[in-house]
Amino acid sequence: MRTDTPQTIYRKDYTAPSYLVDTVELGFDLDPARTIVANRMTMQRNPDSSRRDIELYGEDIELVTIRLNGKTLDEGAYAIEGSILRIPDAPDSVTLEIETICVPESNTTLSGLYVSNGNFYTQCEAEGFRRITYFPDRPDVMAKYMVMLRADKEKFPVLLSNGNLVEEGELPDGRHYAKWEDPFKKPSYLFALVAARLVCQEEQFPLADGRTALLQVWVEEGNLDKTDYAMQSLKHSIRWDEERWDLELDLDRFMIVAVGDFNMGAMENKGLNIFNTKFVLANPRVATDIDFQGIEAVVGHEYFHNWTGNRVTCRDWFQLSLKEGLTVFRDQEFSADMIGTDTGRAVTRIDQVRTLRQAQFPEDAGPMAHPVRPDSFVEINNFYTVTVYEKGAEVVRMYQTLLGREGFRKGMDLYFARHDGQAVTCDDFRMAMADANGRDLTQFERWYSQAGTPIVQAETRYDEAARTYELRLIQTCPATPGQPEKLPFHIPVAVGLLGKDGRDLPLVIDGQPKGSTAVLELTEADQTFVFSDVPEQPTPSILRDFSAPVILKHGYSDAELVHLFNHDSDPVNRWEAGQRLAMARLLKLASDIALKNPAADAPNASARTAVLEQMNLDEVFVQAMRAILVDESLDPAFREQALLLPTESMIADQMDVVDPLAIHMARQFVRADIGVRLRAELLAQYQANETPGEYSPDAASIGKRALKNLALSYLCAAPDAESLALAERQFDEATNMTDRAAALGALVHGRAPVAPDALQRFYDEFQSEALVVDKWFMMQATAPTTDVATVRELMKHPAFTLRNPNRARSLVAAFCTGNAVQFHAPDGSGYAFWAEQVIALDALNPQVASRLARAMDRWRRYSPALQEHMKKALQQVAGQGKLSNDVREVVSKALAN
Ligand code: B3K
Ligand code: ZN
Repeated sequence: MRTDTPQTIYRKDYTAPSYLVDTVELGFDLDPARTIVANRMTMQRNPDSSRRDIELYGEDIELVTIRLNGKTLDEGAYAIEGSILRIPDAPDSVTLEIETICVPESNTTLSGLYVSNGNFYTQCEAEGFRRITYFPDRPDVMAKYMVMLRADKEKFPVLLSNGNLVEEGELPDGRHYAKWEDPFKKPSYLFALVAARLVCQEEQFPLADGRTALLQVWVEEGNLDKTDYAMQSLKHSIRWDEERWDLELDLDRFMIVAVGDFNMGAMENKGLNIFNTKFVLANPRVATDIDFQGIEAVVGHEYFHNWTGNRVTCRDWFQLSLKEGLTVFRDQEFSADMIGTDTGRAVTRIDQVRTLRQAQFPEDAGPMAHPVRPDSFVEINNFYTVTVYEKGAEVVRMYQTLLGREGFRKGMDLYFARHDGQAVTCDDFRMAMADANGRDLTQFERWYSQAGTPIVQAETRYDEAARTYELRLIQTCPATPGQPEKLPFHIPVAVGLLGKDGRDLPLVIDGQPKGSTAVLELTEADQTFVFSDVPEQPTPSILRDFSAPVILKHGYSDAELVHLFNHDSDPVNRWEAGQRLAMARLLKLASDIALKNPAADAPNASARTAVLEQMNLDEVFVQAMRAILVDESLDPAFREQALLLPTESMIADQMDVVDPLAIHMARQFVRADIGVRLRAELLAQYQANETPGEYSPDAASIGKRALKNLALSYLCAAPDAESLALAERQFDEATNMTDRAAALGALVHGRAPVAPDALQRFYDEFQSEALVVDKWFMMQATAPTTDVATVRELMKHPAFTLRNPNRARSLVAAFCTGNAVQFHAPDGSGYAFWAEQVIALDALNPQVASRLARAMDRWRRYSPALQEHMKKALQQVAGQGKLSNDVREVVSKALAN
């Protein structure tokens, strides 16, 4: 916690490290109250640097001794300023020995070395290693590590670190030791240790080159019945990386450790991945289909980092997307390949598009907007964002779209050939792609340097006589903080043309046949593409497979959208047509409701309800939904996606002044009207998509459950007694958590009389399963009936604590970000609650606090009266004397003009 003015760090100020580290020997005497860390490192002056001083970072640690080439340095020989320890005029070759003390048990930040449920864990990315020892803690300093762990044997029987176990044994006083050696050079952010009472599931797994590797999944006792899926996902990941990219596991041993207190999803420490329990523990009783999918994706993600992140890492933190965007792309491809079918792939793609629209587009349009490769930051932990991750993955995907799968693979191979063992930049990646394919990707660099979501406006013209079809694409990009003007992007726009019969017309451009989908390269602000030999007026399917992270605008008629919804051969655009149909209706309804009561934040619910009573969804839309719902030739998973309405926040994004209550009422109305009008079809699908027998998280079963439970939620949106009885029966009889939680959600959100009782029974049954208790809190936090007072009551529940990030997120953050109607209560009580919680959390854990702080990002989009309350809350946080850099950066950017 700092009180001084936070410093902004700029990408342009990068300088090479003055010293490079060859080897690091770390000795830990682990004690929760007082851990002694001995660090012996050999260093050389960096020939690429002109500086002669050694620069080390340290935070929240007590320096005991420091020796340089065997001689203790007295206080005049070095200087500590803030978190930098500087040794001026050091010799070219140096051995530094540093002893420090830290207090893991009082480290609530969960960065550095900390204690969770009595066990020791570390988290070093981005800058946690400096909370363990003084070190040139920056990713371009890569060294070989040798680690000695010493701890009480009874309390901490398991001692783990990166690489290979080289020695272990007993020590006096009931202590024991383990010595680990990592054969690979690595940056300090990949260091990890675990000292704990744990058990593991393990097996020997054959690798492609004939070696075998020992795989382990470590968990607390009592959770061994929940490790199978993580282990299976790990094996699939290893195999997939071998088969798709020829990338092998380079260690003899690979470990995953699950911990209940963790700031994010998981961490890719070399050979010793540390995971949030949420992304390891699963069995059908406690985990939903989405949890299973999350485990597969995150286990894959962390494993894939071994090459994209660890073997080739980032030169500096501005390059974070080099590893994160690329690794998200890899985990997305992995998840898609695991399903294997074309629609399965498309469904994963639709999910990705939803995430972008739900979270990344708003970020790109708000006060925290930043390029995929940011130019500056105050606190790097604030830049582990959907922009760096998900938009970064879209940027990587665009290379593949532009270069083709083979061309992209050539680029990857060249990237590894050039940079294995190095710390590099996003430009290095782009150059590998360009050079491997003989392509000029200069303009493509703007995807890394310019923030904001580009808008592509499409205009079309069919010339019947000439049989030509013109597609004019105009691109613009809104201003973002610090970037008033944007230059045109290099945008791959995949296009198909549908004939009247719904089939793809063959495409011809400049006399060249292009198949049924052409990837147009939009590089200018305004560019026209001409298709020839077009026999009839087509319906354009633009941005197929969501070929670029842009907003496509085109004046589609309802008839054209229905045509695309019924026939587009590209499932993503087929889904998209349905979203457009739904969005138009939701927006119209929301604005009608909002208009009935211009003082949107003093809602007159009955006037608004009166509007709804006169409303009726048009038959065109209902019929379009019906057609998809009953189309047995379509995968249930796809039908579920196609019937899912845009979320409240996506609707909000489209409104000039956001009216949360009007949006909620509009969306509820559409759901209820669908529930009534398609009742028979929904009931039939509910029955047709049951998954009796043993639970399996395969894609087909997951798709069925998703469609069945969507049908249930529409039916219960009405909500009539019969539908609620159906939900109640499902709740009572379900044999897996997916169906159990879906039924409970339908009861709670449908305000069923039995809901309170069902919630209580659910809690009683699962109170010893922390991850299920999180679900229990979250379900209540996001129910539109839950107001601030109820959340405050829930916070008094014995199972609630702000100290556990999962728990804090499941109640406090879920309410602030997932319950718009109540959070934006007209009296500002939601915002006051937010300010209070951000301040309380900041004292414990700045990273979690800062995430919560972002809930207020888009405050300027609400009515003046709400803005007034929001500004007050933001100012209250900003006015705190003691505030972390993390939270200060977020709130000051929100308040800046
Ligand atoms: N690399 C880590 C994220 C670290 C976040 C530090 N605040 C997990 C991942 O992306 O795989
Ligand atoms: Zn990652």
